[in-house]
Amino acid sequence: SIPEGQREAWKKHSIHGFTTKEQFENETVRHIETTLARSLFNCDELAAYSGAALAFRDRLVIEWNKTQQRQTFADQKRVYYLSLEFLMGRALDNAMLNVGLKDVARDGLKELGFRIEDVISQEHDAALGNGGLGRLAACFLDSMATLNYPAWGYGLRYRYGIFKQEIVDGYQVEIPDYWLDFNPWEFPRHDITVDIQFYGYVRKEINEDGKTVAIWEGGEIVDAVAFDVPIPGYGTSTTNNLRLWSSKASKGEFDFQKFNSGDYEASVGDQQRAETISAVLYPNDNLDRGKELRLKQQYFWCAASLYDIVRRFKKSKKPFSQFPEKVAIQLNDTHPTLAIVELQRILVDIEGLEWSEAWSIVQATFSYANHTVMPEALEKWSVPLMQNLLPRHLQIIYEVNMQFLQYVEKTFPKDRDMLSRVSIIEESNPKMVRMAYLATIGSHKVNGVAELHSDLIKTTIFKDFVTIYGPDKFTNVTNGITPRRWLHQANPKLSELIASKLGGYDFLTDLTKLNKLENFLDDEKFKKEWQAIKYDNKVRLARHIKETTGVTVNPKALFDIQVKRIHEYKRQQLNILGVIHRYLSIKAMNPEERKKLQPRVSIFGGKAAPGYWMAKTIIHLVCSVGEVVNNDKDVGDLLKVVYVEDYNVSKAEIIVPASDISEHISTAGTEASGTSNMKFVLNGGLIIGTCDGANIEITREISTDNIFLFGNLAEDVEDLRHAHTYGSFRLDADLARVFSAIKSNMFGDASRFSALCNSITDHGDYYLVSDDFNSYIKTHELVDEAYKDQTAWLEKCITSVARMGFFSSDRCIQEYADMIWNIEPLDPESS
Ligand code: 9GP
Repeated sequence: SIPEGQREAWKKHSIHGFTTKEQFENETVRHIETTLARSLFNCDELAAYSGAALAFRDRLVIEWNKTQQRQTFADQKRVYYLSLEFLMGRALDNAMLNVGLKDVARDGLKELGFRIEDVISQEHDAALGNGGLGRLAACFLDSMATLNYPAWGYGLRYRYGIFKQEIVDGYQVEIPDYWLDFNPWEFPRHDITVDIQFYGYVRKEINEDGKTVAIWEGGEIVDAVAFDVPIPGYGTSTTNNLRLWSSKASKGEFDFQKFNSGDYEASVGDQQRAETISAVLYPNDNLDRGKELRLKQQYFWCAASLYDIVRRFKKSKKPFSQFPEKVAIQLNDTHPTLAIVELQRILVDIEGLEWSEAWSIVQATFSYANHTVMPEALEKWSVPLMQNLLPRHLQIIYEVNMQFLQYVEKTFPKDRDMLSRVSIIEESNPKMVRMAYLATIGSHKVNGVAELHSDLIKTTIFKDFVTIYGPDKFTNVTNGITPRRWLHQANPKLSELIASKLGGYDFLTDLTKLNKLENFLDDEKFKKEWQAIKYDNKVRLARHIKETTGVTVNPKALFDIQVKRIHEYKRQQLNILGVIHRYLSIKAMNPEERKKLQPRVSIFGGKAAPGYWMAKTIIHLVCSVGEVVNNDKDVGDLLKVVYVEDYNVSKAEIIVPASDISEHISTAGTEASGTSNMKFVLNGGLIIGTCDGANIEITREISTDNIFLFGNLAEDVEDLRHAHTYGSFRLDADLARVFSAIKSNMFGDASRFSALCNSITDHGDYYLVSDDFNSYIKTHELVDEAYKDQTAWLEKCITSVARMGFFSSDRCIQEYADMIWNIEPLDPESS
């Protein structure tokens, strides 16, 4: 630190960040002319974006530094949020709104010759995530900063985020997403580099105290380099840190030896191999593929993060027994479970603690959020793979398992099968490490992400663990979304209208305040304005659809939207089969009947994992149906079907505010929570959905009058599947008509869709498409009917928004902080 005598000079020059339009322009132009070496004569929108982003970045950095200092001095407990995915989207708009200077920027940019919307849209999405899980992590970062919690995020700095999707001739094509050409939001910390070891062997040694210790030797070392991203809270100066690790070849002599001896290629090869670790995000949502590189990514990130956390704790000179009083580590799904093993290794092998003391510290530190019960998404790692890559960690896992099983055997001597059911090691060939069990055993709390899901985990995958530990270890924290991005940023006009009625923007930090909107249900002017905003949002989306797909859609039609990852369990196939049914019905109607029909636009969007053939077939069916329907003059505006390419966070900001109805129609019991359901309702759209995930709590809050529910219940799903398997499958009559149309080549060569159709007709219909088809169709008829009465529809929308207060991610973070992490906020005014 700077000596006392020089601090005055330092303070005189320290930077405070702009607050006025004049200062903003000054900073922006300075960055464009110096940092970017551009001028008045060659400043395009991208350069304007870069200049403005750098100006805002400077502001964030100042508060970020202060926040970090404050947190260090306060020495309170911090939470570390470990997530392999952070789906952040764009940062500039968010930064402008969170620091309250968007109007200043708008005016400043205008004076410099730019429209703020054009500047904002230059930014490349930070797309380091697949879907709901990664976006949840991003919402949580926003809430943790807004609520002033001392919190850090830890993740991987992928060079390639989720691929970009192009639709070519009705098929998905994947394009790599290289997003780091210009990223003003990250700070490389070349001084913070951690050596990460892989492979090698373990040997035992007796140390000076006569204790047997494990030494992990050999193998290879890869460097983890920290890149920091400031996370500004809304309406507070708290600016937290997201630390992303990037892999790099270690500067060991080894490389230089190869290099000097002329083996240039091998030396470069080592470097490339090291850099591969953080190169790509695995593009699978709710699917585990068990690839070695993925395990390497997981360990690399966990080990670097743990090293950093322990180093920070050790600076306080406190004994390790106090570690859980200063550190809470939240595992976002099982992906960071190796962090549990790594902390045990650090405490026992490096810090010399006794096994049981170390293990108590570990359990008190970690908590685990489960995000799925679907078997294909539950992570398992092969024992031989782990033995090779992380030999010491496998030993630790075996030891943890042995002690756990001894306890289980002693406590439940009569249930001998229990041991194999709960063992961390699955006795298959090859043996597998069950990561969800390891995460459960190594944590003090386990939570699901919506009520139904939290109940289901207790009766299915963790049933035995509830018996072993008692029910208190398991809890529920229903997911939430940040109203800053998903209302204020995505739908500024609606946010402004709400603020005008509620007397300010307090609802953005206390979303329950929205309930006052119910007082305005008779206010005709307010309702007209609300309706006009929805219409404008639909016009904006219609323009986007026209520009990107060439299809003209009528904004007066009912917009029916399903945007999310493509997955059989999310049932986009049910949606498109329903659309075909609608098309066939229109074709069979006489002109009088057609006149009475509510025109519709069915909008789809979402990525399929590149290797998920069935999901890609669903996309192809949607596009093929669109091709036929949109060109059928007979149908005209009564039905249009569009596929919005490359669905991502910034597209969601255009799509979500434009919906009349959106679809959340997973087979009951499969969608852990869903979060887009919350976004759509908060933006004044109604939803059609199954009794699944957070739909159930949304219904409870907004009432059954304001949601269109259909389909079988989770408790009946098993029986129905069982019945299908044993011969009582009955194909719904309307659905049979739809399949006949497909088979008649109405949407092109039917053989391309046969696997999809057969999965329903011949292979057990695992996702209950046929069982739910009739109630789905009938419920859509109710939607059409309800939409005809625009006054009643509008009141449903406003009432629903008014009752969405519960679904703020602030409420969610508050619950984690109080029930699980046991942390306190840090007042930003304290020094
Ligand atoms: O599928 C769930 C989704 O329902 C939930 O909203 C999200 C956030 O909790 O997590 C998803 N799970 C995964 O992506 C993988 O476990």
